[in-house]
Amino acid sequence: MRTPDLEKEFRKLENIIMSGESFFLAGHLNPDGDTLGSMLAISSVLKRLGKKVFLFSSDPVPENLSFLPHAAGIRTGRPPARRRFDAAILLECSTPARGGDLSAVLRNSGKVVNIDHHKTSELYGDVNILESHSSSTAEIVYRLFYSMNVSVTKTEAACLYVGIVTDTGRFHFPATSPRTLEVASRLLETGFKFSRINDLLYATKSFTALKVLGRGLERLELLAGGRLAVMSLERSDFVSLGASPEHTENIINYGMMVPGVKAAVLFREDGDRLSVTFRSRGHVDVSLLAKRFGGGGHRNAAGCKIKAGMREGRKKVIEGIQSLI
Ligand SMILES: [Mn+2]
Repeated sequence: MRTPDLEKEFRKLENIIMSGESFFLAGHLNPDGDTLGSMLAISSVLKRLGKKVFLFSSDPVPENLSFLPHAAGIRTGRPPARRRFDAAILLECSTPARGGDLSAVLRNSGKVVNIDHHKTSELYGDVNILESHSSSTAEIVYRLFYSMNVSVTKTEAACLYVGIVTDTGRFHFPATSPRTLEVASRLLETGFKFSRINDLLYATKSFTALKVLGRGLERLELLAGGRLAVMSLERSDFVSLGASPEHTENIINYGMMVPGVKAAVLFREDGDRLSVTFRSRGHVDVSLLAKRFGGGGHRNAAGCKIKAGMREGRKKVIEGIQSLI
């Protein structure tokens, strides 16, 4: 993929921000800390510049991220079909469809801006701020603010920190670079409640989420001679535990803990589809497999939804992943 010149794209976005008045901001389906943190930080800066902002997410904000400052201001459900915006800024949507059905909004927006760090991202925006070497979108957004000479407030710093710390798995994944830590350090300097946020993110889990984790671990299987860890959660599991998909967040990482495991996959029945989450280590590129099934992501963390039942879907995906490991 041809990567657009970042500084040039920053300048283009800065012009759009300075000349526009109304902005639409949205992230991807099943929003995560990076999407939401980046979105809320940009929204706060835009508001400080006197702009009107419409914050949108097709899917609701997960319970564990509802503490994010101003998360309650994000509208969910159906996008506004008839409103006009000077610009629509999409965060972490490798294609507009990753954000849900945003076609009407994009048609009614003067400019479309795509900000992402997924290497599968397509160049659909008038401005494409793509940096696949960045740990997170929040890290790119910090650099955007820096290049615009905007200093971040405590609240904005907290939002960007959540984006970085969640996308790097607490500064653990290989995409964590010296620059990531430098940005995190700059954010900390603002004096936001760092320890409180880490507590909310990593030492707080609902009773239901703990029970789902237990069920997932009970179902954990090792395949491909111990190189592949598989977890499957069926509709009946969600019903019996009173759980929803958001309660499965991060449970796949437990599969990766087993020594010798090169990749892990979590299957979850979701209506008439099968939701598939991948994790891998090193050179095992699960994003290619996710893309083949209509999804996307990063080399070591990706996902897709396929139109298949558990048995059939599992078979196809496991066959695909076995050729990679
Ligand atoms: Mn991200």
